[in-house]
Amino acid sequence: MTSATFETLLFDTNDDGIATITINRPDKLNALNSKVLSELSEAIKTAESDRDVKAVILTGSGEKAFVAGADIKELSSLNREQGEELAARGQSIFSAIENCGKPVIAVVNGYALGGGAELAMACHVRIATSNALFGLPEVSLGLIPGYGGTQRLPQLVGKSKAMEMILTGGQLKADEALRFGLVNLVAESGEAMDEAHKMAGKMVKNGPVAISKAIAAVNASSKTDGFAREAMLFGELCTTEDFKEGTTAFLEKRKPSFKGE
Ligand code: CO8
Repeated sequence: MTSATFETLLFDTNDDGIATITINRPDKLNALNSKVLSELSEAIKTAESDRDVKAVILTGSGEKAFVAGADIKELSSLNREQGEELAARGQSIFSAIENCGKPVIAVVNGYALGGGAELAMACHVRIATSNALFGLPEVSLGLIPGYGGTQRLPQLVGKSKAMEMILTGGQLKADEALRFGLVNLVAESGEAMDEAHKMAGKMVKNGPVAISKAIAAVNASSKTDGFAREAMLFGELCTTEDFKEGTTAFLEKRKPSFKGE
């Protein structure tokens, strides 16, 4: 059984072939820095290539957050090329999750903001704890979602609700997320992992080849070419004063004052 070692992730596989990947930066609410992204990419490859792994559960460490977004400290110094490049890199890692031939279930145990919501949306199924909060607050930082959120959110909740969420940067509670189809199930904190194992258990009883083809077929229903445009626009925003102000204000723990420049 695989039990790979990472700096920012925990990776364990149980006897039923269900691997659990836990993003483990609880002091930063599991924010996605470059190290987490690389290790996540590695962990998914490991799970996909290990014949003993039949399904993956992805969650965040601690009680408070699944993932509170991309690491704003790293974002704050990006120029246009770096912004576009990082968005494209994150998109490709999240696409690898979406296209993984084994079911990937997100257990969203608290904040799923920005890149965290985008990561949850790249998974095949989402189980939320009752305290989970979903949101794409990027516009409050002078940015837009850059890890596929502008593409996947409308597919999951419809264009109208997606526009509202992305343009207000507001948050959805777990029960609202369930109502809008953003999550499959809501469970109490102590029960969400059990629910995920139960669901994964039903999936892994089925033919592995059929499971992988089913994932590919369902994914084919929502192919869009909007991802490149999202990454390009994200890069453009990295050149703006509003982006500098938004990210600096977060790091200085104050409200931003946007000038529209
Ligand atoms: N990045 C970096 N650090 C973070 C992040 C983050 N996204 N979120 C939280 N932290 C840190 C805080 O700075 C704090 O660190 P420290 O103790 O050193 O000051 C620690 O985690 C705990 O956070 P708080 O003290 O803020 O905890 P609160 O309970 O008061 O607040 C919140 C919780 C409301 C979740 C708050 O932390 C928050 O608003 N976080 C930011 C949420 C956000 O804006 N997320 C979106 C980020 S942008 C993004 O995800 C873009 C994705 C696309 C990228 C595309 C290409 C690059």
